[in-house]
Amino acid sequence: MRILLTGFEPFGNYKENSSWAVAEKVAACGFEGVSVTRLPVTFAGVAAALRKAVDECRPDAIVMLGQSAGIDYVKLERVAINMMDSASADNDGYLPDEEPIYPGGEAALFTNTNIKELCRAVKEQGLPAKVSNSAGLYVCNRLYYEALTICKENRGMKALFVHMPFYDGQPSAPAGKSNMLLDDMAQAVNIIIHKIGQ
Ligand code: PCA
Repeated sequence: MRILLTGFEPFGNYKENSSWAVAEKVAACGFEGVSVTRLPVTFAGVAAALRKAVDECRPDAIVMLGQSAGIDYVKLERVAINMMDSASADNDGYLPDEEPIYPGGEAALFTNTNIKELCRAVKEQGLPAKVSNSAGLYVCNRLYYEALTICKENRGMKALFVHMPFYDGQPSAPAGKSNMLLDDMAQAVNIIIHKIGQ
């Protein structure tokens, strides 16, 4: 099983991105077949960056991580929506206003993984996890829509997006915001990448 694991560069007011911290931690485990790539937080660049990584890695599954402020569990995303809209600019300074990702494309794409089983497997290890029906309309959703489009082009390829809370002690996280231990988030991702092919 070859897995492409992605995390994001920092964005907005945050000097670190918990998704990249988790991806690095998982990379340090050295599992065979896992490639790790850091992606830009730009509407214009993220799709091409993902496609380049997919071409290089030829994965069986793409597992994407992103940071989400204010949650205290890992959030497995079921849906990507064909829309870009944001109240805060991306790292290019771009602010989309209700723009389709692909004009005329499907309104929504669903993960082709067994998301509920993956969520259950994480929770069985005592780690907090939930299935979510919206990844928002920012760059994470843009990336997820591309990944699920790539899956349609490549029979058998799977994709799942997982939002991560801030990590405990993350310097630029606003005081009082929910978080999780980095080790626990990495363990959750390890469970997902080991079960995603089943
Ligand atoms: N989170 C943002 C984009 C990059 C990231 O880590 C999002 O939820 O869309």
